[in-house]
Amino acid sequence: SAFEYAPAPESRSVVDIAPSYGLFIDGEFTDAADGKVFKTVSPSSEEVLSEVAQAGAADVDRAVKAARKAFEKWSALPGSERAKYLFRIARIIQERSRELAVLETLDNGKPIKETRDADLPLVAAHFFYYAGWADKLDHAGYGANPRPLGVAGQIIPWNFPLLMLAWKIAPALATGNTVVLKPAETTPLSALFFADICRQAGLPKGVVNILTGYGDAGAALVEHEDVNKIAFTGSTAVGKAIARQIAGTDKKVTLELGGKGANIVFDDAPIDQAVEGIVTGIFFNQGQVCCAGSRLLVQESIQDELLDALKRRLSTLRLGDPLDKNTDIGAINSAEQLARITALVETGEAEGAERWSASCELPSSGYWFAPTLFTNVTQAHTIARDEIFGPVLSVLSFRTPDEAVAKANNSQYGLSAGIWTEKGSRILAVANKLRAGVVWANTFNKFDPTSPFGGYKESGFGREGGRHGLEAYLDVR
Ligand code: TXE
Repeated sequence: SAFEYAPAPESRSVVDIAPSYGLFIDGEFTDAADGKVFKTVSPSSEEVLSEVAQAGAADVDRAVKAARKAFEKWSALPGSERAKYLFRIARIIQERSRELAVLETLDNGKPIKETRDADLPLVAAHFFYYAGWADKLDHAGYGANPRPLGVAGQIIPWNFPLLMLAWKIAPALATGNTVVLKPAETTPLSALFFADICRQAGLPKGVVNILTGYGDAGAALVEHEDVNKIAFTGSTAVGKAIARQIAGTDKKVTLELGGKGANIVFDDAPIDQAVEGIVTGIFFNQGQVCCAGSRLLVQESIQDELLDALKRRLSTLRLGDPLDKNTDIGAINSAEQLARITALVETGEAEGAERWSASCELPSSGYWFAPTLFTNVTQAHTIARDEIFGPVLSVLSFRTPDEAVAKANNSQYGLSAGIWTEKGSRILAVANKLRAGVVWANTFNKFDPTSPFGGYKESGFGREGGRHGLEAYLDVR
């Protein structure tokens, strides 16, 4: 099927990484106006992969102008014509998925098993899904003649570089907007390969522009007066700064920020299945997932049994070379992120929680953290409240469903939650009381382009994915 095609990649040689890359503006790769460059390294080896141009305010201005010019023609195309480009992009992504999966694994550090079986199929699926919407917008209940917003400034993080790009670019293009996207500074490469795919697909110049660079380039994009919409995924601190920057302007905004998801396991849950779901919930992508199930809430009567099974399972996870098809746990994305995780784990120990880590040998170069869980955690502990964004699980217990709901909701965040129980009525009752944008039942970290995704509280606002993801790029009349 269109969504499942992904041949097995394993070799670095399938991807040809150039020693340097420019910014992608108006259909051409070009140097930054001030000639600045920065290096991107592979987090699993610390090897320099390439040197890329570092965008500044002048480049942001150039890219926004190109996007504005392209907007006139792009937005005037019939939806069926825009759809053709999106379908073409989706197919090229499938054809090049082996190369892209290896590239993403090299630049990000995540296991090839994930880029091959999760990231890349989902990236293609998002382009297919939104391609299908492009010619149906007039008939989808958005009123007569729904209009695109204009130029969208999109800022994405490093944890799912290509997937976050797809979440943002596919709905923007389907609705007739043009795009200036800034990937994260530690993972610039897959967005630049995507720029090449846009060229391959014959996408008109200026419809997609890619600016590699740091937070200052992101801030310049947010500030630019000819940008009509900002879509941001990243830290809550930067999300708040963007909201402040935008206040008082006519820009539209969606923010997808941090989380501290509760994974709630009731005493009637199938233990083996729940253990797999807990592992996927917090160790997928080394826990560097905004909707990770980073708090395990387990019903007291099964706590010992569940923790024994969980520790046994964690001891079987393989940490190491992300390009090895058998690797479960890859590298942490950067030295900075590793330092953040380490500091929070030390805080957890200092505050009296009990640490258990899987015993595994960590490679001598690169950034690594062994799968870890904390017991004796109370809600007052920092590790029960702050997003760690690493392979670290905080375990709390509860006695009644009401207590589980109260503890799950006791968070500044409200992005995701999971419920494990055989009782369908309990799933509905608990899910309705959870203040979380995404609630999984008897599974975790499952994604689908048809489902809206986004958070309550400090996890941000607006929704991406599904038809809600379109509304974020439309003026509905
Ligand atoms: O995020 P930043 P960082 C959380 C996670 C992690 C922490 C810090 O807890 O430990 O954030 O990660 C760009 N104006 N998440 O420092 O800085 C930046 O260049 C505009 C959760 O990497 O928010 C990058 O492209 N843009 C999250 C993007 O913002 C700015 C995913 C994200 O970087 C900017 C990532 C500014 N002032 C981290 N400053 C999630 N929701 O999944 C930086 N950027």
